[in-house]
Amino acid sequence: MSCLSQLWTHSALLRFVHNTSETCNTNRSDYKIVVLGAGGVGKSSVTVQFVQGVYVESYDPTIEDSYRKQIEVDGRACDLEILDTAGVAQFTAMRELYIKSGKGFLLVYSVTDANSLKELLALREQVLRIKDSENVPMVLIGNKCDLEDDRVVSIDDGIAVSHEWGLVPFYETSAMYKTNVDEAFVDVVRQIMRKEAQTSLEKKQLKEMQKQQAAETKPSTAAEVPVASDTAQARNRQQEPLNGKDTKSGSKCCVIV
Ligand SMILES: Nc1nc2c(ncn2[C@@H]2O[C@H](COP(=O)(O)OP(=O)(O)O)[C@@H](O)[C@H]2O)c(=O)[nH]1
Ligand SMILES: [Mg+2]
Repeated sequence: MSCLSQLWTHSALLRFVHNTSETCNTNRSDYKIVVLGAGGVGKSSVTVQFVQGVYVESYDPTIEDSYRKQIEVDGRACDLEILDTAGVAQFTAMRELYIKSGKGFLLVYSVTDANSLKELLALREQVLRIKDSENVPMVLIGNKCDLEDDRVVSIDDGIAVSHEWGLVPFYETSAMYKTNVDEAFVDVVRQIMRKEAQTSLEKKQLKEMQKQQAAETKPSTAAEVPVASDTAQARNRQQEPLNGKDTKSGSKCCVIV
């Protein structure tokens, strides 16, 4: 990698890692999306097609760049920040940093390269480990689906991996023809939205529970103290929503061409 492209890569990464929603328009939500996958699968082509609406025939494989795009999803304005990774070194400190910063992930393989699908298994494991969660907004992408004659990975192979991963949404895309490109990005944005809504609901419930517990433990007059069975019932009632909650983010779908 040349010094210039190394410098470019680092500034893109730093921009991605350090930009926070506080630096953006507060009416908008900030979505950091990371595009991961082996070299040559079409990460840059898919990203540039989504952001700029053009197909780039050849793109410097060593350049890691970040892009901003504003879109509206379900009536909500979203500021997307997309990091197109170069996949040079698999386990670098930088990789760890941007996976930590990313809220959603596009895991891309090429339908013309079976190894590129295998490589995604380790990448996904790494994402789950770094995020310390099984519930990470993510889509699986089989790119270059226009190259039917060179295909070595079938749609069924992609679906099988999606099932193995707990029904992670799966799209076969063509960056060349813009097939399913927007759909894949919008899907990951929706997953981020659902996850954030779930998190803020849980925070609200926890706050209310703490408020109620504080009110309960406050010294009170004898007349206000509930009988023992009432207290236990009240405590059970408060704990119910959290105990019974589903921590997974909404329904998942599997979409293919
Ligand atoms: N036919 C076809 N070629 C593609 C597609 N996407 C990318 N390519 C080509 O595959 C090569 C690698 O693409 P690139 O985006 O640089 O891959 P990256 O290393 O993953 O970023 C380039 O020559 C692209 O033109 C696609 O959907 N269809
Ligand atoms: Mg690239």
